[in-house]
Amino acid sequence: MVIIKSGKTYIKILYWGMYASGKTTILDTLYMLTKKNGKHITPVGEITKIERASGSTLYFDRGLFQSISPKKVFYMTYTVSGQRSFSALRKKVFEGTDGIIFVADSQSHLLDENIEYLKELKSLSQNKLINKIPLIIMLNKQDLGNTIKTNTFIEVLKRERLWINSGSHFSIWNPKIYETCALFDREKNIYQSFHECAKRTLLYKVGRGGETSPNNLELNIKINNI
Ligand SMILES: Nc1nc2c(ncn2[C@@H]2O[C@H](COP(=O)(O)OP(=O)(O)O)[C@@H](O)[C@H]2O)c(=O)[nH]1
Ligand SMILES: [Mg+2]
Repeated sequence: MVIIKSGKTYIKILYWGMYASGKTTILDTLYMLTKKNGKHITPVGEITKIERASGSTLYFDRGLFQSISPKKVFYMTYTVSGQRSFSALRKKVFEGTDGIIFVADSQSHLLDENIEYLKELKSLSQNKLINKIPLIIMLNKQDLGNTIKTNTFIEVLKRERLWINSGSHFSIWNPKIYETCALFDREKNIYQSFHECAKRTLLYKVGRGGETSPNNLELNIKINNI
């Protein structure tokens, strides 16, 4: 739920996906990328991690990012724990989310498992995905061999009814799909995918009652600078 308080806007963005798809690594890389100059956002403080001794996420990770100019938008960014048995925890972390970034482990043999997590997300969000909550897809680990690509995932989204036909005005809100690598030294599309989600959450907010309209695209340029 976008919160506007004392002239500041607080937005919650959530990285969602199966165990070990790279969500924590993405948040770490995003943190390092935005610590450098030249981005629209900068991290505030450190990333909070609630993890097991093995380093896998136990509950969630959380990072706070602030828009640079003007300095009034704050993105509270979470990752969920992808462990199968933790779906109740995922549900809790999902509450109040304004934008979702679904992180798939793109290795071909994991496609079905990724889809299970997409289904779980869809069922939790009760038809709000795309209509009320923008959805961005990351096909992560593209540096590995034998990975699924954008076209394969578009077919998945169509089957799951998370895709609007190109004939409709609303198809501009179709999930944007990024082929990514989260490893810092081979990083690909980590900032871009976050930025697109952040931008869409603001565009959705300015739309009528959270409903999106193609007219909102006019605000794109303004919001790109946030
Ligand atoms: N090759 C490769 N490995 C990755 C990538 N992203 C994450 N990993 C590795 O995958 C493992 C799980 O990553 P992690 O971020 O903990 O996954 P999470 O469970 O989704 O938070 C770690 O060993 C990461 O280094 C990537 O883009 N490429
Ligand atoms: Mg994690």
